[in-house]
Formats: sequence, structure tokens, C-alpha cells
Amino acid sequence: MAKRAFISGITGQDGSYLAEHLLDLNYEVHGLVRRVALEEPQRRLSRITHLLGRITLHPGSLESYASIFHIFSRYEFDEVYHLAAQSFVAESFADGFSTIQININGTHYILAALRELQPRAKFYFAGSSEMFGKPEEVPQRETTPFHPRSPYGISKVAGFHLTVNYREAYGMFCVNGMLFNHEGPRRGHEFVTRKVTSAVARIKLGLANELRLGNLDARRDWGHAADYVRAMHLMLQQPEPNDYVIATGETHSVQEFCELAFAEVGLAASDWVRVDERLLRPAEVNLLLGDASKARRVLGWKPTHTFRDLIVEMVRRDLALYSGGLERAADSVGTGLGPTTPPSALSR
Ligand code: NDP
Ligand code: GDR
Repeated sequence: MAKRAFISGITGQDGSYLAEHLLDLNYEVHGLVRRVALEEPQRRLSRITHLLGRITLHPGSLESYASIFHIFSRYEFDEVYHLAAQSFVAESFADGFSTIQININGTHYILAALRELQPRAKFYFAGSSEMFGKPEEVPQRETTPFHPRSPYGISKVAGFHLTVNYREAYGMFCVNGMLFNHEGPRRGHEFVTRKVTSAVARIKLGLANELRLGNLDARRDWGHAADYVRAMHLMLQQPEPNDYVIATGETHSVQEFCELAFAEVGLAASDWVRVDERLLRPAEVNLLLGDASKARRVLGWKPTHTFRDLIVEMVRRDLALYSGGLERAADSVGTGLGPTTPPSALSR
């Protein structure tokens, strides 16, 4: 019989890739969507338009224990992937209260409802390299101490410990993915990689004339989201629950990302990029570099996209998008922008 999976955050970058991956593996896929998504499906369901006939969506919110309890009381799941979160670090400085409330309580609600209703479901928590923050060693591995630098990072450390606590206290199969930055053409426009590639495309097409950024020296270990969702699934297929770092093992600066992205369209980043001090963060994470050797050894996971492949794919998709080449709904899949059809897959 097909396994049944539940994905919170199915409308996000990772949720959409994970849903595709699980459908390819013949899973029955369910997802949580906010009720506002129903009011604005064109924008809010655009990453999963192409999947709507094959998945079941449940209205609900991380802010409502009742909505989560309701879903888990109606359906039993083999695997629960908890990806939903306020995921933008800069926003967490602007409104730390909401980030902490949604990310910590939302995780706790899902774990508590699972414990009550289906303690045998396997649970994945979307932990982050932001937990390492100001890293106490380079590269960072599973045993590196946490030193979060933002309300977002703090919320992920709390989610990590909640996940470990449910594993230890109640014997549930709960795992933490400790994922480093991962990107792709479906990335939200607020994150630096997509901000750069969409600006590169618009500048090349004469639709924009500069790109304002904050800290160009920050270094990240950037991988491709399609690779990282495979790791999430593999973590839940192991005989014992455990926590894993997922990373490429390469680090690059924002400056390097910009140079390669502009070079892809024959432009020089220095002619177009301006530093805007308003985009600097109150506390920055300067250097992240992951050591995924445990995932390589135990899960047999490794990344398949290079840094350059990732940039080229993102720039080309944005060029096609902004030049009108992705107008039709079927082609706009994954841009997070394009038109979509009304949702027909809602459970109620
Ligand atoms: P996105 O920001 O693209 O997606 C976030 C998802 O969470 C969206 O589906 C969003 O729904 C949903 N969500 C937010 N708030 C709520 C809420 N109150 N109730 C229900 N759903 C909500 O993030 P990614 O796909 O990039 O990341 C997935 C997870 O992995 C996140 O937890 C993130 O923090 C974590 N992570 C991401 C990394 C990365 O590099 N991408 C690295 C490490 C961890 P809606 O569409 O309605 O806004
Ligand atoms: P990050 O991603 O904070 O690492 O969190 P983001 O792309 O926002 O920032 C990466 C680095 O780029 C610098 N930067 C800018 N960032 C943005 N967004 N906009 C700018 O204009 C800009 N200029 C420079 C930032 O200061 C930072 O150093 C992402 C999210 O997906 C989290 O949810 C996830 O947990 C971590 O990755 C791992």
C-alpha cells in the first residue's frame, strides 16, 4: 500500500520539491495550506499548481493547535515533514515575536498532536544552519555547539530541542535535518540568491537599473533544494531516528554569487550592485560551511548540483520569466510568481 505523507509548508520552496519527490516515489501526499491561500491561489499556490490534481490540501495554520489536531484526527500519516515556518531571517529581526510564536509553538503543536493521535508517525523537523549562527568551529557538523544570531535562529534551536525531547521522552521517531542554505528557481524573492538572479534578469532586459544589497562579504554553503529534499526523505527511512547536517562542503560569498550571476548574462556585477546599509542585519552570520560526512556515510546522500549550475539555472529561469517566456501556467511552475488554476484538491 502507498505510504501517506503530510507536509507542512507545502506551498514553500522545499515543500513543493518534496511533494514532487514523494509523488515520484508513489506516496499519497497531503499538505497544510493557510486559509488565505484559498483567497489568493494565483499567488500563494503557484509553486504547486502542477500538483493540484495529485495532492490533498488541508486548510489550517501553525498558529492553531485545533486546526492541526483536526487534520491528524481525520488522517493517519506514515511520515510528517514539518517545513512550515516564518523562514526569513531579516523579518525575524523586524518582528521577533511572530517568528518565535509561529516557529516554536507551531512545531510544538504538531509534535503534541502527533503524540496524542499517532505517535508511530515518523516526524521530520526543518532545522537550519542558522542554529550555528556565530559558529564555534569550521566546518559545522552535528556536534558543533549552537550560537544563534537572530530570533529565527533561536526559534530553530528551540524546535531542534523539542524534536529531540519528543524522541527521548516518548520514544517517537523524530529527526532533525540541520540544513544549510539551499536555493533554486522556486526560491522566494526576499532571499539573496533569488533577489540577485531576478535583478540580473531584469537589468539585462532593461527592466531595472541597479541592485541594492546588504552585506556582500557574508559566506554561505549554498546547495540546490531539489537535492536537499531527497535527504529529508532518506532520514525518515533509517532504522533509528537521528540528526543530520546537509550541506555541500563549499562556501562562497554573496559577492561571488553576484559576480557569477552577472557574468552569466555578460555583465559585470560592479557596474550594477550598490551596498545599502539599511539592508545590513543587527547581528550577522558571517560564515557557514557544513560537513555532511555523516549524511554521506549513513544516508548515502550527496549533492548533485554545483554552485555554478545552481546560479546558471536560476538566472536562466528568471530571464525566461521576465522576458515573458513562462507566461503559460504549465511553464510557470516553480517560479513562485506565475498564474495558476483554482485549487481543486482541497480536503474541505
Ligand atoms: P519558504 O519560506 O519557501 O516556505 C515556508 C512555508 O511555511 C510556506 O509554505 C508558508 O506558507 C508556510 N508557513 C509560514 N507560516 C505559516 C503558518 N503560520 N501556518 C502555516 N504555514 C505557514 O521556506 P523554505 O521552503 O525555503 O524552507 C522550508 C523550511 O526549511 C523552513 O522551516 C525553513 O526555515 C527551513 N530551512 C530552509 C532552508 C533553506 O535554505 N531554504 C535552510 C534550512 C532550513 P505560505 O505559502 O502560506 O506563506
Ligand atoms: P539566510 O538567507 O539569512 O542565510 O537564511 P538570505 O538569502 O536571506 O541571506 C544570506 C546572506 O546574504 C546577505 N545579504 C542579503 N540577504 C538578503 N535576503 N537580502 C539582501 O539584500 C542581502 N544582502 C546581503 C545576508 O545578510 C546573509 O548574510 C536562509 C533562509 O532560507 C533560512 O530560512 C534558512 O534557515 C537559512 O538560509 C539556512
